[in-house]
Order: sequence, then C-alpha cells, then structure tokens
Amino acid sequence: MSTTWIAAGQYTDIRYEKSAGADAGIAKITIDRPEVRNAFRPLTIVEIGQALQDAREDTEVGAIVLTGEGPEAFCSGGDQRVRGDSGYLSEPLAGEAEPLAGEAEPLAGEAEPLAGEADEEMKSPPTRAGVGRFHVTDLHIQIRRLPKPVVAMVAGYAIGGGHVLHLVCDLTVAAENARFGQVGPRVGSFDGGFGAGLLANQVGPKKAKEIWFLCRQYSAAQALEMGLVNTVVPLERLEEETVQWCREMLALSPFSLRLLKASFNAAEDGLSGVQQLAHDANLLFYMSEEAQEGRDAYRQKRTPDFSRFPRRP
Ligand code: 2NE
Repeated sequence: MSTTWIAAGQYTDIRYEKSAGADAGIAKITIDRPEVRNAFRPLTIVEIGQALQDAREDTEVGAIVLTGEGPEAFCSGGDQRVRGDSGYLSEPLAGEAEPLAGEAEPLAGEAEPLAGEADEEMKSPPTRAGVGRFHVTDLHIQIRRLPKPVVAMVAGYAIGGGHVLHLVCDLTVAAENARFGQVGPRVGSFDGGFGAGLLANQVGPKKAKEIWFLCRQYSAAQALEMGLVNTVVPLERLEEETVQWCREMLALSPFSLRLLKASFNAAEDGLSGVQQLAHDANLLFYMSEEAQEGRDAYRQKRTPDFSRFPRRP
C-alpha cells in the first residue's frame, strides 16, 4: 500500500511533505532538480534547512526522509553551474547587483527570480549574490544535531556532495540502481570534514581513501558489502521499504532514539557531540522531581531541600 503524502510548504528547489493516515509521523524532503541530477545550489540548501527545522519542531514527526526526485539521482552534489571563484553563489535577489566580475553568471533563463522566489529567500537571512560560500556545511551539522532519525532514500547517483549528504544521514536505504562515489579531486574540491571522517568510520580508512583518491563509482551491492548503506531493494520498492523502516522506528521510544543518535555522534563530533548528549541528559533531568526542587526553591526564595533524593551508587 503506497503512502499518502501531504504537501507541507511551498518551495522552489525541494518538495516538503508529511505522511498521512496509517503512516503518519514521517516528513519527506525531496530535492526536486532532476534536470541536474538533483545537484544543490545555495537556495536548495536553505530550503532543506527550513524543512528540517519544521520537521524538528513538529512533535508529530518522528522520522525524516531525505531523497531526490526521480530514479536517476539522489543528489549529484554542488551545482557546478553556480560555483564561483570562492564558493557557491546565490541567485540575485530582486533589485540586487549582478554577481561580481569573474564569478559565475546567472543561468540562462534564471536571471529574473521566479514568482515568489525572492519572498521565499527572504524567509531566511538574505544570502548575497556574488558572495561564495558553502551553505552545505551548516546542513551537515543540522542533520547531525537533529534529534530524530534522518533516513537517506537513494535511487540513482549519490555523488560528490550528494554522497556526503547520504553519509551524514543516520540510515541509508538504497535502490538497486544506486551508485555511490566522490568526485572532488576530479572537479577541484574535497570534503575533509564529515565527507572524509564519517566515510572512514563507516567503511574503514583504506577504503575511504580509495573512494576519495580514485573517484570511482560503486554499485549498490558494493555499497552494501562495505557497510555504506543499510539495505538494498528493487527500485519499485524503495519508498515502501524506507517507510517500513520509519514505521518501525516510530513504534519505538522517541527519547531512546534521540539519546542513541546523540551517543553515536558524541565521539565523532567531539565536544559539540558531548554537548548535545549532555544537554539531552539535562532535558531528562529537568523532568525529575530532584531538578524541579531546585527550580521551585529558587522561585520560592527558600533553601532547596534535596534530602529526599538518594545519592545513587
Ligand atoms: C552525477 C553524474 C555521474 C550523472 O551522470 P549522467 O550521465 O547520468 O548524467 P549527466 O548527463 O552527466 O548529467 C545530466 C545533466 O545534469 C547536469 C549535467 O551537466 C547534465 O546537464 P546537461 O548537459 O543535460 O545540460 N549535472 C549533473 N550533475 C551536476 C552538477 N553537480 N552540477 C551541475 N550540473 C550537473 C554526473 O552528472 C556527474 O558526474 N555530475 C557532476 C558531479 C559533481 O561534479 N559534483 C560536484 C562535486 S563537488 C561538491 O559536491 C561539493 C564539495 O565537494 C564540497 C562542498 C560542496 C559541494
């Protein structure tokens, strides 16, 4: 039985939907740029970030799926057409100056903002056209910090920065036609952050260096063999299987999953990972009578009485 998805917002580069009925509780973000194999430009990343923030805040959502439109690609990484001399360039906002000399020109047919596009961009702090940067850096952190499982649903190519996106997701469900690889050294780029570190942790340092140093592509079967993905299914069953994995997680304790995600990430993310785990522990502690005694005493301007709370061995 296929899942019913309800649109959860208006975007330009992505579709953002939530499941309904028996499958309720899943948010799905689809990169909708199949004409460029779902490559991301700055606006794409800004919109994914906005959708993720909504999914985080929505207490009905317990699992998030990140995917690409169509069977050809999950994501092919940064859109090389808007790669300037110092990073990836945003499209000009209405009335804004053209990109700086030497930076990428506006794309044919895209010089004018689409109807509503300027408004969409203004929802977040404006990103200046002509000022190159890596928006995707913040997206990686956002996915890692998001206290709900994020599942990459991969059909076709997960290449370059698109491959790193699936790496930073918690789980990956792949179709049989999925192909994985890094291309940075071929196009003059690299991701030495999560792109190198998580890959080494997932497949081992030798294999990770092979993937980055040779820029080969790997089949879904090879990816499964090396522990890069969780499962591989026929393309026509990709969404059904992904939803099933989400449903299984939705039946489990949300806070256990939250703490597990923070725990898995803590070592890899250093002090910021410990901070997430520690603040999750504090969130739990706030729910205890012991912590509430401290709060109440402060409010009532009295000395706190912690004597009824055991000093646990
Ligand atoms: C993904 C791949 C292997 C697919 O190959 P194929 O043969 O299925 O498709 P084709 O014909 O190459 O692509 C179809 C159309 O999509 C565009 C192509 O230029 C082509 O356009 P037209 O010729 O039809 O007009 N397209 C595909 N990927 C694109 C991209 N990333 N940017 C702009 N246009 C793209 C094959 O397409 C491929 O290898 N793509 C390039 C992959 C790539 O170089 N990605 C960037 C890596 S760097 C990165 O992502 C990054 C980073 O390292 C650090 C920070 C941020 C980002």
